[in-house]
Amino acid sequence: MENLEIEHLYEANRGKDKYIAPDFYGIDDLLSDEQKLIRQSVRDWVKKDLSPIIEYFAQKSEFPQHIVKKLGDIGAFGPQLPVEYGCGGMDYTTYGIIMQELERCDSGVRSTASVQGSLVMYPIYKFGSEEQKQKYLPKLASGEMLGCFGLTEPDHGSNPSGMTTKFEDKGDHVLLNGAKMWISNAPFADVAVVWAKNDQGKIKGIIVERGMEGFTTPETHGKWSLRASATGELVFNNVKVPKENILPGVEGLKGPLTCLNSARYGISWGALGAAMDCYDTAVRYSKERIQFDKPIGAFQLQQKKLAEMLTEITKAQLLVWRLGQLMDKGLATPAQISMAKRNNVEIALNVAREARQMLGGMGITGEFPIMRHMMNLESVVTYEGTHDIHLLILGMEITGENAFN
Ligand code: TGC
Ligand code: FAD
Repeated sequence: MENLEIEHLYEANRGKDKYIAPDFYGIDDLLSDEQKLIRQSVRDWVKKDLSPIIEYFAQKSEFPQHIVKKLGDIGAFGPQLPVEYGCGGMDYTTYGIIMQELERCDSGVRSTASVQGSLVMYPIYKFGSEEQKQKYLPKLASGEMLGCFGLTEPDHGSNPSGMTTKFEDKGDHVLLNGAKMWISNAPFADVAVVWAKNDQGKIKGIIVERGMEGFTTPETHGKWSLRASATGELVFNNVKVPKENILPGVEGLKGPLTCLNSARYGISWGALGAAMDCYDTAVRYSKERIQFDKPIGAFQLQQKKLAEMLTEITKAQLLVWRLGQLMDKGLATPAQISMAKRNNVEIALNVAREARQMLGGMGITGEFPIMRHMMNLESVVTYEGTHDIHLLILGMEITGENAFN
């Protein structure tokens, strides 16, 4: 889209976002002043720079590429990673708060940030060499570079251990062959952290750069969900990757799954943000919309919907607040993260569906954010481990029995 058109959107829509976050249990008292300050600054940025344009980009199914640098400027990329690599050096609760503020506006934008921070920067930080960290992290943190994470394949989604993408040792480089599918950010990414197997079937992470011969990133079209996020494939056709691009610090599926712990944690805060926005929209509408000579909020059926939404949102807020504490102490378990991701995406979908009904016909239009949130959340409930997979992770934790296969 042309710059002039974008400027016009900002002018036309500035000031229309009236979001007020629900906080029924005074959970704000549990946050530090610094956390609240950061939240306010991200919220202000979202209202000024994101809300005015997001609906337009989602309707057009176009990635708002110009916000990548801005997301870097506000510290949304890897806020939980150390300052020495150009990152925020903040705690996990603050990371969660930032994801919540972004997804409050759009899950696709949160996706861009969580892929970059948890799935590209985090593996480089955690498993990369010092040279890899110095080379990539500052540019990824500032938004000068965009990254993506390639785990899922056409025939291996919930069971990534079956992946067939392979690399062969050729002395000073490896030869990469295969394909990844459903990859957020792929069409615009400068680098991809790709998980592939060697001759012995061992999984390693490899940093693949745009421009390497034989590497392409075709875009996935026709999505009804996450339309403001770019999704694509990663195709490797005899790609020569220097050996120094292999992440030295990890081998096996625990590499990508460790990164997913961080990203799934962020989603549990983020999806709740979408729920809070739907609730806030529905409350405001219930006071303004008159039927049978009364605001619809005066009818018991509508009050029931609002009361139940707020109850679920409040429970979910307490869940992520406590999970943030556990993350900061290094005590959160994968099963605890699964519970929060699964619960909070589910309640967000239910809140979105109820809120949409409360807006009647207006609920299906782009005048309000609810239908966009609802459709986005259909991806969020599937990616980073489906709703079923997180239930099975919990089931295994409880019983000790593996019900996956
Ligand atoms: P399993 O045998 O259980 O485990 C293999 C190895 O991994 C270790 N492990 C973990 N390590 C760290 N964190 C975790 N959460 C871990 N879970 C398991 C495990 O200890 C073992 O280590 P070792 O040393 O013994 O080798 O593996 P499995 O093959 O049975 O699979 C388990 C299962 C099904 C839970 C897992 O594969 C899974 O989570 N599947 C879902 C796949 C998924 O989430 N894909 C996400 C793709 S990325 C994405 O969707 C990004 S969307 C981004 C956006 O736009 O926001
Ligand atoms: P499948 O694994 O085929 O599952 C189909 C159904 O079967 C699901 O309902 C599932 O719950 C169920 N099922 C599977 N196994 C079991 C079982 N053992 N027991 C019971 N039920 C089971 N991946 C990346 O690597 N990087 C990305 O950046 C990324 N971004 C994405 C963006 C979008 C918009 C989407 C939609 C997906 C993205 N993904 C990404 C892929 C995502 O992680 C996968 O879609 C997800 O893991 C599920 O895999 P699948 O789609 O192949 O479904």
